[in-house]
Amino acid sequence: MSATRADVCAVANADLFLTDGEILVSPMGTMPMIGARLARLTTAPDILLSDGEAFLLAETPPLGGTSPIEGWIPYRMVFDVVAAGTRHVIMGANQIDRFGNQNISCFGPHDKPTRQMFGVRGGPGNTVNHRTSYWVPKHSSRVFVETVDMVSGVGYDRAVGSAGTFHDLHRVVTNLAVLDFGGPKRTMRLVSVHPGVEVDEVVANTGFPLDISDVAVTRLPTEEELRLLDVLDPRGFRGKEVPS
Ligand code: F8G
Repeated sequence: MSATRADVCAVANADLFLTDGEILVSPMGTMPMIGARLARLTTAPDILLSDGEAFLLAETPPLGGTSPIEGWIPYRMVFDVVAAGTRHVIMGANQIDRFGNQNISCFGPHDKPTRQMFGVRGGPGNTVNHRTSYWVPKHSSRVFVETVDMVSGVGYDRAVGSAGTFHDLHRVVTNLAVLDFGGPKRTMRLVSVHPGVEVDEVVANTGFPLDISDVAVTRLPTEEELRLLDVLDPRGFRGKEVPS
């Protein structure tokens, strides 16, 4: 079977959890959820997955499927897990800058936003308490901006002093590439481009300079991963989010 771009993105999301071990993961969105479930069936079998409501899953069902329950984690308990730091969340980003400051809150001037989004939600608490990664389905300079309009998730330039103790922005996965914050002064660095993507395409779609000193190619899924992706996502939602 040959891999689509969506398959590569799902595996890149799965690889976010490689070193996590037995912690709760909170994949926000379709592709991160597919990646987390693939990881649990392959490279990260110890990660804990919830149903996104209040139950920990004993097994790893396909999207929309059910699983025996392993535990109960009501909304209020999520905050205990956030504070304990035993969690890795994959959030989205309407905007993200070179230091990883994320905006899912609003656009335009604070006193009169041109567009209201979700508000800061769990952005601040997540990013100052535990590992946080981002999934961006449409890599563009409208998302990768010089300066965000509002800080929801905290970036490396702001996470200083005690706010930096547990701050850990791990990776940004997009439909074009995998990035981290290994550039100068913890700025964003291009780690790998997906097969078929040129470095220039990523640079042209990023609104700030990227560290492109050492760029690899994102790995392809194995045959077993391709098989599991069709089991986990039988209706091909990944291909709707990232069309080939
Ligand atoms: C723009 C721009 C721009 C977009 N400039 N305009 C316009 C100007 C665009 C569109 C419109 C929409 C722990 C925890 C929590 C909890 C816990 C605690 C979290 C309790 C749960 C509840 C809580 C955070 C989880 C996410 C966000 C997931 C996504 C979305 C998206 C895109 C945000 C990326 N630059 N850009 N516009 N939440 N969502 O023209 O106008 O704006 O634009 O962890 O909550 O409180 O804490 O959303 O946006 O991670 O990822 O996908 O709607 O698709 O359509 O691009 O065109 O429609 O007119 P979207 P988009 P128009 S954790």
